[in-house]
Amino acid sequence: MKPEVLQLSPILIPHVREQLEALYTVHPYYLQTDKPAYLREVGANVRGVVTGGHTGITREVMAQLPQLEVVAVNGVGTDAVDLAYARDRGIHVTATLGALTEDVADLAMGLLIGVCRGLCTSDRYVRSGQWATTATPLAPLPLARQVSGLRVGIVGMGRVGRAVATRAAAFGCPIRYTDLRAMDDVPHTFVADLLELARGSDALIVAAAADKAEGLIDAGVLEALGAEGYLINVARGRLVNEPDLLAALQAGTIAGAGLDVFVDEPRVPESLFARENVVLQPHRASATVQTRTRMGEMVLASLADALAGKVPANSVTA
Ligand code: 8YV
Repeated sequence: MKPEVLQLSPILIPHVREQLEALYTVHPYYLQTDKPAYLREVGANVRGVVTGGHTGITREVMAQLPQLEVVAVNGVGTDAVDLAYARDRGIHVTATLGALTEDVADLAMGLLIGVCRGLCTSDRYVRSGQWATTATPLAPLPLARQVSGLRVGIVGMGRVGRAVATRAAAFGCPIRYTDLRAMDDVPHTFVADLLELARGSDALIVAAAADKAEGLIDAGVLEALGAEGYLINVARGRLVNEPDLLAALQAGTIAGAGLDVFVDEPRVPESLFARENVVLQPHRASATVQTRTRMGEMVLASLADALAGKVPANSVTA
């Protein structure tokens, strides 16, 4: 009999999906309308879970899976999984460590360029036919902000933060960062105080893990970033105090924002929709064929190892 796996979020790569279904009896929890009833129906024999970084799995759901041995996160963030509870029960939690670093850093730079150079606004200007019909071409479009040379402040100098730094350095940007501590192997200036980092940055790029840092970017940090400053978030929505961000954009306390993540996805505050000084993405930073393929293959390897009694290579609970 094939081991049973509960799937909490979709896998978009066909060969990974096919492999998953060939090896396991897959229960598509994420497609169910009555999830509690479904869990009562199939939970007893589930040995593995596949979920996304943002979706994770609650302690309550794990508690209804008495045979659970592994939660394979198809993502790098494990902040939505109760790791202490998983450890207590001897459940492996795995993540796709290192698989999505480059894509997330690429998108951070994309958002920075997008918002500073008004790419989406200009795209809408061309598509709507306005460029061809406006008497004075380009007149309605304000001049943009130069990206090269921006003073970049990185919040969280992990894998993604470092990859962002490499890219920003290639744009001639002076780089400083904050984290829990200074890193010996990073050539950039460490700034312990986030407010000080914000004060000396033209762009603050959030790339931190979200386990313990809810609301880190609040009204005070945004004020320190200032009216010429841009906020980019490719980590987790709740690292930013969203009401404070909306208020800052409304008041012009900051110049703009590029956001891939939000507090209550997929619900995005509607007041952002009409703003030309924000660029919005539907949590897409790792969504390339190449990266999702690598991630899917790591998920398959984690399931196979754990269900064969081995410690998976990318376990964060071992
Ligand atoms: C993934 C994420 O795209 O890695 C993470 O933690 O949130 C995202 O980058 C997501 O997990 C896909 O399921």
